[in-house]
Order: sequence, then C-alpha cells, then structure tokens
Amino acid sequence: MSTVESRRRAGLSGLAGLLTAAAGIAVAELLAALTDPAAGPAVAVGGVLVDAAPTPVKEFAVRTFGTADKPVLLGGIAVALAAVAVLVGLLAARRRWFGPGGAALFAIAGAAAAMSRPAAGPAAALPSLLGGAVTGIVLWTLHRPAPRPEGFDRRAFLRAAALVAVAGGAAVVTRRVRGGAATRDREAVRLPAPADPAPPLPAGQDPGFVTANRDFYRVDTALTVPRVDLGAWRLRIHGRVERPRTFTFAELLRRPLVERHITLNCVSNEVGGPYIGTARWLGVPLAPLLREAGIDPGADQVLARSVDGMSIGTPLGTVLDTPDVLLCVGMNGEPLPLEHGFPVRMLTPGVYGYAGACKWLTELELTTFGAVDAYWVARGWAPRGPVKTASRIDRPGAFGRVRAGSVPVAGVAWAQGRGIAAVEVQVDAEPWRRAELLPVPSDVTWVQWRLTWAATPGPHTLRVRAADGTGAVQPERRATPFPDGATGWHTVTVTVDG
Ligand SMILES: Nc1nc2c(c(=O)[nH]1)N[C@H]1C(S)=C(S)[C@@H](COP(=O)(O)O)O[C@H]1N2
Ligand SMILES: [Mo]
Repeated sequence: MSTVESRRRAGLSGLAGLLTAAAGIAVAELLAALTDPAAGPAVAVGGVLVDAAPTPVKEFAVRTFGTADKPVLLGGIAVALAAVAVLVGLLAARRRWFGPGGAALFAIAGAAAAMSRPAAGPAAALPSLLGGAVTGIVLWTLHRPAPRPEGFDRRAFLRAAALVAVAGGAAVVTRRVRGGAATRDREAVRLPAPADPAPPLPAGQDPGFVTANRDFYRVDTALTVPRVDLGAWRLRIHGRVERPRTFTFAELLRRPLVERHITLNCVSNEVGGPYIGTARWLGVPLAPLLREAGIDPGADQVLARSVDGMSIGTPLGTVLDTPDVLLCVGMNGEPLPLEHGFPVRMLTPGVYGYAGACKWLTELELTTFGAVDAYWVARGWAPRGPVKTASRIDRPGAFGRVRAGSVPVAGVAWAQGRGIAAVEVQVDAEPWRRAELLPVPSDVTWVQWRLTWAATPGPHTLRVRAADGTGAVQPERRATPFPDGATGWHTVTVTVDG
C-alpha cells in the first residue's frame, strides 16, 4: 500500500471513530432528553468534573471565565472526547474488537457519571449504555473484514452520518420542547401582591441601584439550568423539627409575602469584581415557617438542598435573628428567572450566596454543623459566610482615560446587616477624602457613593475604602476569596489627558 493510500485510510478510520462516537452520543442524548435530561452523558460527566475539581481549579475557572466557565468546560470535554474517539477509530481499523471495546469503556464512564448525579436512579445509566452499544455496533460493521475499495463499508458510514443528524436533531428539539415547559410554567405564575411591600426607594438614587434581572450575575455549578416541573415541585422541611412539613408552590404563595431590596454577593468575588447585585425580592419569611415546624433546640444549621444536588448550610441563629431571610419567589417584579432559582430560592441578607442563597430549592433540613458539611464547606470554604465590608470604584473604569478638570468618581460599598457609615477615596498619596453617600432603603443593600475629583494631567491611582455601621474600616491587607471572602482596597489606575 502506498503512503498516500495508508494516510487516506488512517484519515477515514479516524473520521469513522469520530462519527460513530457522535452517533452514540446523539442517541444517548436523545434517550436522556425523552426520559431524564440530567442523565445525558455530556452533562453528567461535566457535572462530575465540576464537583471533583479541586477548589483552586474552580477558583481559577470562575476568575478567568466568569459565567462562561460552563461552555468552556463543555467545550474542553468535547475536544478531549473527539481526540479519544479518533484514536479508537484508528485502533479499530487494526483490530476490529477495539471498536466495541473502546465504546464499552465510554459507555461505562458515562453511565457511572449519570448514576452518581443527585437524584439519579439505575435508569440514569441507560442513555450512556444505549449510546455505547450504538457506537460499538456501528464501528464493528464499518470494519467488516470483506475487502472494499475504500477500506471499509461506505454505506455503513453514510448510515452513521444519518444517525448523527437524525438523533442529534431530535435530541435538540426534545430538549427545547421540555425546557419550554418550565418557561411556560414560569410565565403562567401570577405572584400575589406582597402583604408587606418594599419601602419606596429614597429619592436621589442613581439608576444603577437596582440590578436588572438580565444583568444580575450568575454563579452556580449547574451545567444546564435546572428546569423544574412546577406541578410536581415540593418544598420539604424536615430533620430536627417536631412537625416535618411539605409545601406546594401554591401553598407557599398563600402565605403573607414580604418584599425587600437586598444585595446578594458571591464569596468568590475578587476585590473590585462583578459578582454582586441588588434586586427587589419577593418571598416567604423563613423564620416563622421553621418555628411552626417546631425547632429542636439541638439544631444549629439550616441545610438547604436543591433539585440539582447542591447543599447550602446557613447558621440557624442567623436565620432566626436576621429580619427578612426569605424563600424568594419573585425578583424585580417577576417570578424568579430560571437561572436565578425558579421556582424558589433562599436569600439570607448579610451572608454570601454559597452560605445562604440556595437556588432551585427543594428541601430544608434542620441539622448541626457538626453532623453535615454542605457542598462548599466539604471543599474547604468557611462553614459560615458572613459578608465582609467592601467597596468598589465603578467610574472611572480601570485603565480608563478622562479629561483634566472635574471628574466624577463613583461606585458602591456594602456591608449587609451592618450598613455603610462612610466611604473614603484617595488619589495618589493625597489625603483621604470623604465621598457623598446616596440614600438607601435599609442596611442590607449596597450604598452608592460619589465625589468630584479635580483631575490633573498624567497617570493617577485612585483607592477606595469603606467603614461599616460599627465604624470598622475594611482592612487594607489583600486576601484572595478562598476560604471566606476577599479583602483589600479596590485600586484603579487612570490616565488624565491635558
Ligand atoms: N442550587 C444552587 N444554588 C446556589 C449555587 C449553586 O451552585 N447551586 N451557588 C450559590 C452561590 S455560590 C451564589 S454566589 C449564589 C448566586 O446566585 P445568582 O446566580 O442568582 O446570582 O447562588 C448560590 N446558590
Ligand atoms: Mo458564590
């Protein structure tokens, strides 16, 4: 055989590996879309990797890719899978058994991943096993020993290509249709008026005080947004309570609802980072619900669990003593967006999201910190996550250019629960200057601040620091987010043109 010919055959064998793997995955994803979307091999393997990733890797992913971390991970899996599929194709051309053998290994890995996912039963293995069988059988028939001019069965090749197109297309359509059901459920929700509406925002605020839902940051481990079937959804309160209870969504909506402006932020936010937002939340106060269930005095942790297997533990004392710890059903006048936890999420003012804001909530278990480590705590983050006092310069932007003269400097500062007493800004080595604080509705929101700077030409460095309601000034010392939140003064460098 000529070199050209053997190269051509190797190319075709590699392509056959790729194509048959794609056919298998398409069939697996179609079966998953029809039965249990979480059992699809791509999302299941991705989910296992997310949960298994060491904390520094997760931190790196959130820091580097932000909300795009999920597409980046899924893309990485696809590239790795493609490389192995090509390899299996090449090996199968030499030894026919390598095809089904390689496919079986993949099927087992996908099945194991799917079965290990939260709320998965043995049936979760089926999509991967079926997909593996398809890949194995097609590879086997492709490499029929009968000599053919192309080196393998051309008709089987075309059939595999057709299978990829049909099954893949059907899987995408099925997912869309099923996903659409959650969207329709959400659109059909009519939120009752709050029994206790949010106090009106004081006059004189900047428009950016409330973050629009579409601009609100998103941080979670869910590779695909959980789509909850509202009719089947229940919230269970159990554990160390005298009277365990279960609520439907309609039952929750019948309770008196409270509406508040509350700022939520992520422990992974770097100094100056974007993972913070303020919304007008509508929800059921949690403390009375727990009291009605009869709290066992031995409990000290409220462990929230979600449909996607997340667990988030909040100190029981914080839940009982903080006003307005809510089971949220509404965000800025709408039902919760799917990405932000539809139908119900928890919100604990003054506590970072990882320790107080479980999305897609299904369960609240009263337990102890001694008995259960929640998801992030098991990964080394602090068990309790009180928000640290912080501040950020939003204008001028980092490395921005401004014209000499009067330059507006503005930003936000937050210390939910303690409130912000003062914000100061320093230009280069000049004395610190007090910023003006815009009015706020309560001490659980961020505070907008501003001052005017007489900017002179040249490069300048601006720094900001805040003092909370107790008078404590945020520490200058830089700390990374892990394990209990970043510290340090946000600093930006700007160039002033003459
Ligand atoms: N189910 C679930 N809830 C979750 C998370 C998650 O990964 N899964 N992440 C938490 C974290 S770390 C934060 S900061 C907030 C972010 O809420 P948002 O995405 O609505 O802004 O959700 C919290 N609730
Ligand atoms: Mo977070």
